[in-house]
Amino acid sequence: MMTLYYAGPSPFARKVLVAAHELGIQSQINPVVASVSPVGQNPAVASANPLAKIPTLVLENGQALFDSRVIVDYFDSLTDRCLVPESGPARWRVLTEQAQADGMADASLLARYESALRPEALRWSEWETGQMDKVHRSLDAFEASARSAGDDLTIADIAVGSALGYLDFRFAELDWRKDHPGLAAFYAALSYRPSWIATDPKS
Ligand SMILES: N[C@@H](CCC(=O)N[C@@H](CS)C(=O)NCC(=O)O)C(=O)O
Repeated sequence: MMTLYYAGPSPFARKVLVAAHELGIQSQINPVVASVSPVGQNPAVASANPLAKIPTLVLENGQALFDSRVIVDYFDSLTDRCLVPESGPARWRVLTEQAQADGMADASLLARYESALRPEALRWSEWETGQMDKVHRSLDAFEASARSAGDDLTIADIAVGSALGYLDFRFAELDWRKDHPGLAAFYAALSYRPSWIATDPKS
């Protein structure tokens, strides 16, 4: 059994958990909730991963795998179904979109740390605005491209969905659906998938 350190609200952890469900290997994973923070690190996670971040996967032989993209690649290697196209332009598009979606999640997470964690006297509002600008530009860019929430979904679709789910969870006031009807329709369709329901941080 593999051990996955994760937390329900983490968009990166959700991405790997959804990937595991979609690949049908979730029963091989023992998910262990780990609370992490850039200040005050989690000892169990830090002993497996010097970065002390989640998700971190520990294999049966004790080897630790991180970050989320490496974990997804590992899961992908365990089955015949591929969440990343094996070659050609589609491969590079999907990997770049995954990186963009992860970057959108990273930027919103950093903005959240700034407002929820950093002492008020040390805050820098331009920096927070700069992070949220990355989120807004990414939303606009993703709105312009078609996404699948069907059985052919890729890791890019899962990563975009995970980043949007995080915005719902932590930035509801942003109301990203208002100016992004295409993404809203994509997310609504994704929300019916068993992998999505099983990993909902609100349940
Ligand atoms: N690039 C990493 C990002 C992981 C990440 O930032 N995780 C957050 C939780 S959502 C974390 O562990 N934060 C604790 C910290 O920054 O020390 C990945 O894709 O796995």
